[in-house]
Amino acid sequence: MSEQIKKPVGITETILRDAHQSLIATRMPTDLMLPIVETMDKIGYHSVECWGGATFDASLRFLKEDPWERLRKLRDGFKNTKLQMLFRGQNILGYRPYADDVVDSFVEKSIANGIDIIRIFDCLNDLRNLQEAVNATNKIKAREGRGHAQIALSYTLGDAYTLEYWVDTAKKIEEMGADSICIKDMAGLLVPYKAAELIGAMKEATKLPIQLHTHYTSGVASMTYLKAVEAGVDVIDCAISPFALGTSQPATEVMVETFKGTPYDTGFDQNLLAEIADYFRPYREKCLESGLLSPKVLGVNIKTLLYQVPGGMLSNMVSQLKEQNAEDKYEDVLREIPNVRKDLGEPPLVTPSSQIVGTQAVFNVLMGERYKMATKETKAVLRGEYGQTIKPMSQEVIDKVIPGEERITCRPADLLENEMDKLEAEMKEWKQQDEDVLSYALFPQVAVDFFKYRQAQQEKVDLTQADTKNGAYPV
Ligand SMILES: [Mn+2]
Repeated sequence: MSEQIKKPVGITETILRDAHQSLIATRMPTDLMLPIVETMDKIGYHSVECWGGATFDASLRFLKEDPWERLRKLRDGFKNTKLQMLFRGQNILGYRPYADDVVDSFVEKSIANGIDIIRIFDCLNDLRNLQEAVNATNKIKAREGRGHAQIALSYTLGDAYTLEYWVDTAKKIEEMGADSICIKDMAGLLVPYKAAELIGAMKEATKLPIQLHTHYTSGVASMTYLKAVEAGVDVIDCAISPFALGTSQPATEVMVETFKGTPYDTGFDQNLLAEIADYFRPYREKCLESGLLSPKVLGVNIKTLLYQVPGGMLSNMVSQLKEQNAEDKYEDVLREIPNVRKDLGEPPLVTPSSQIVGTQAVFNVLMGERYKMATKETKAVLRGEYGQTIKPMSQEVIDKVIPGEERITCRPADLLENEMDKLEAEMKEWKQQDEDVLSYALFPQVAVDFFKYRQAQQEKVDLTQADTKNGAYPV
């Protein structure tokens, strides 16, 4: 082994995004992150993932924080480490397709506020939905030398998802001008020997660096990383141990130790990693005590391998059934999910397709008749508004749900008029920075609630500082 060429494996640390999204519903506040940033910055991570749809949403909705402000503070602290975000293609960080001008603006502001690597995915793996975000990133890279467009393929199983499919898609991604590829295995479905086969084939097909993202949900993740690294994967996503395993990622320290003394040695300092783990451990304990972190998500859930359903989707489904007093229908819904998925062209199950398929499966079971009621989103998928699925959708379901309606086959955003001006006009009374328009675009109601809260806070502060004698108020 010592004669082999050194090829240190890169590690993306997910503690500031996916780890807390997967384990504690994305509730980690910025104040908890900042004190450890300086130490994290010394490790030598390939990147730190710190931003995405759920972090953005939870910041505004639950933590009453400006997500842009969080990004700027993290950027200030991380002097040497690349910051990474997750981006839902044409859906940006939201749940509907946006016009290209919103995508362009969001990419530009993300990079301007501190993001280096943008991981872009589409819930149908329709590459047309990724092109605009890639182009926008490349434009900024050409101009400013910063910005990296990574295309993520949502990994899933099914008849259509053959090795040839993944390899062909990797080649197309290279042609699209992406800087790297990520295999995004949101449910932990990629098992170790399949990973070796997949990564090996993809490395042969493309020169682009390949990153692997998985979850520990099904219990195989660290073995999958081992085989993937041996097969040549360039970067793996890990979480510092107090927020690793379960529905989160494999533990950073464990993977670092695994590759020590091999050609894949990361060279990371375990003592520094231990400092980071020591920092987050009391917070883990606090989350366990408060119930924010449930021991339920920390074990192995072998059902994800059986049903191929991401963990987050299962918990959504359980709460929908609870609301309807129909928890006894759990198994029925689990069996209905693959049927709905097939009807809709066998898409991967990832936000938002996971919610769409899951909710429709719940309806189909509770109504006692399949597609007696279809959600707005199911209709939109059937019309082609989310893009093209890998397999044709069920004609029978199309005829029942959207009879006689026109379906589209073009890139959905080609039909959308630019919308930034309209969005800005709608929210201009609240605008304090350009970025506020984008927050409003993504989560209109939640953003306005936040803007009201922000204004109230500012007025309270302003009043205490006000020079009441002279009637001068800071603005
Ligand atoms: Mn993930």
